Amino acid sequence: MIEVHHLKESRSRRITWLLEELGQPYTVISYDRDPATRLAPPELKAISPLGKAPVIRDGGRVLFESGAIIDYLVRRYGAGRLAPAIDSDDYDRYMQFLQYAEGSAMLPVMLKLYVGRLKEAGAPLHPRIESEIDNHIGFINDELGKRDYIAGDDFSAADVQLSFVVQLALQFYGKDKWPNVTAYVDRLESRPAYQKALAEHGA
Ligand SMILES: N[C@@H](CCC(=O)N[C@@H](CS)C(=O)NCC(=O)O)C(=O)O
Repeated sequence: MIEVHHLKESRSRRITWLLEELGQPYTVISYDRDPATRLAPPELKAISPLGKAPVIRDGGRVLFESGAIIDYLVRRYGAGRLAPAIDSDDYDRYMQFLQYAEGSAMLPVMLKLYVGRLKEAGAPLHPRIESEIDNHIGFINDELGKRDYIAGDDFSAADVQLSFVVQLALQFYGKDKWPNVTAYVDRLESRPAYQKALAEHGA
């Protein structure tokens, strides 16, 4: 059975959610963050060379990096669900957003989180971070004005991957700044599979 190494209150919830969407049996090994540093505990290093989540073990395979894990699970267990056909134009758009979430959109949001902890010492970086967040989340908001889901009219695994960055952005800025993103997050969070994953294994 697939083993998911899940750090609580982290982006690894996307993997338990995806497995619920796929109806694929899995077990979860859950790790608590250090209450003071918010970092992962050292035990996670036993499976993750970087000490980060998510990681999955499936038979003899151990995989880290959420985009690669999502791609693997959809290819192996999707049976045509949650991704467009690989030879379609939609697939290229799907893969673009699967990569974009962690590869580009996450960076300014993570910088806001970390640089915010520097308080006034981080002030010189604030304008660039804010303009990049406006650039990325504004772009996602515009895209979601044209379609209900990021890769097209249908929900896909690219939405699972993009969810964490937009949820984090709404935590920082509230629900009014990007209305299409807010409606999108509401759509995603109302999915039974999302709710089941979080109820059973935590955020
Ligand atoms: N790009 C990686 C990011 C992995 C990552 O940084 N995970 C965070 C959870 S949000 C983590 O494990 N942090 C704990 C730590 O750095 O100690 C992915 O998407 O899998």
